Amino acid sequence: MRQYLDLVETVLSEGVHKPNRTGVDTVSAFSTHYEVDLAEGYPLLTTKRMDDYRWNSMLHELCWYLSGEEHIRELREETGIWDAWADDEGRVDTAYGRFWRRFPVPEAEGQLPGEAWAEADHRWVTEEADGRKTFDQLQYVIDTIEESPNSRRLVVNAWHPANAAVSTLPPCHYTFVFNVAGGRLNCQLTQRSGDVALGIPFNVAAYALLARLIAERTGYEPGTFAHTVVDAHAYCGRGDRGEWYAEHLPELRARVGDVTEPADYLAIREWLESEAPVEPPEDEGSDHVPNLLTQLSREPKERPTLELATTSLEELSPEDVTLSGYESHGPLSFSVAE
Ligand code: THF
Repeated sequence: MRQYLDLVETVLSEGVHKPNRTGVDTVSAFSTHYEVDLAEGYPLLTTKRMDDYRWNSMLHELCWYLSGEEHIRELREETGIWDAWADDEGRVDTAYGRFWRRFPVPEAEGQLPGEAWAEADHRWVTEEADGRKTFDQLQYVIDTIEESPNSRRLVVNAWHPANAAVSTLPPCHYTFVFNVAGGRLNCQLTQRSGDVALGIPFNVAAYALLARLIAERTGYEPGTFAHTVVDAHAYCGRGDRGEWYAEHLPELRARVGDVTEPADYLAIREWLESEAPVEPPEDEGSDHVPNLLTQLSREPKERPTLELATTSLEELSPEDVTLSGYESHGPLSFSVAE
């Protein structure tokens, strides 16, 4: 997928140095956007290997979102990618699925400004075991696509201000909107913060799969997947290593901007590996830039295809998803900044 490489290139050629809460600094670009036509195949990255345990992690992560659960007790049996943000009981206050499927509904009459909630359509509202009422945004979107495909209100929102204000990790990909046009189902995802090396490849894979699922379910051809990332960043290391980027970013940007052929990216990698302070063993892999340069030097391969054995949100499990024709370059590992 060429668009991903363009995104990485934008971050490294236009980004600025930004320290942040994780202690691992970033090179960050503001408001990046790209689009992928899902009719041309499934946009799983091919410039690093993704069909191994990463694929399993991504599928289980998506099924966890769809489940609406606020704990990762089943997910953590399969993958450690959410462990850092969960407590011992497996609870996470990053509420993707919970808000997709069970967004809190105001308790008392009159709490929704200007709306006659009492007369509204309540078919997406459930009363939970503890009496709280919740709203299933995904089912609302599916039903509305079927009933009024020209709707411009096909929004799913995972951002709840009161949750975001206290959460250890408020949702990164916090809203997505479907749109039916010319017999195709498009999907636009907006993300406030995106880790280009680790998170974004998972996010593209998961939302492209979700868009495909909703398209098949509602009888439309899959259309465009559009992705806006407000703060798109490459983690570049802690301490001295991070500081080195603060000083040498103009040079890195210029070198990336001057590239004329893919192999030039490897020369930039060599330059930075010889100049930048060595990462201490405990920080190994926290600088994502070298491996991102390696990815930029690789030519993307043909897109694979996907088959789904079910279009039921409730039944979908990782075994229902078959990836075919996937070929990739070798694996690259990055470590996750917490
Ligand atoms: N925090 C940071 N710094 N980056 C992120 O991508 C990220 N997420 C989620 C929450 N906080 C984040 C968690 N999602 C991996 C992938 C997705 C994650 C977290 C970690 C990861 O380590 N991927 C490895 C494979 C690991 C595995 O499958 O076991 C990889 O090589 O891709 C973004 O949503």
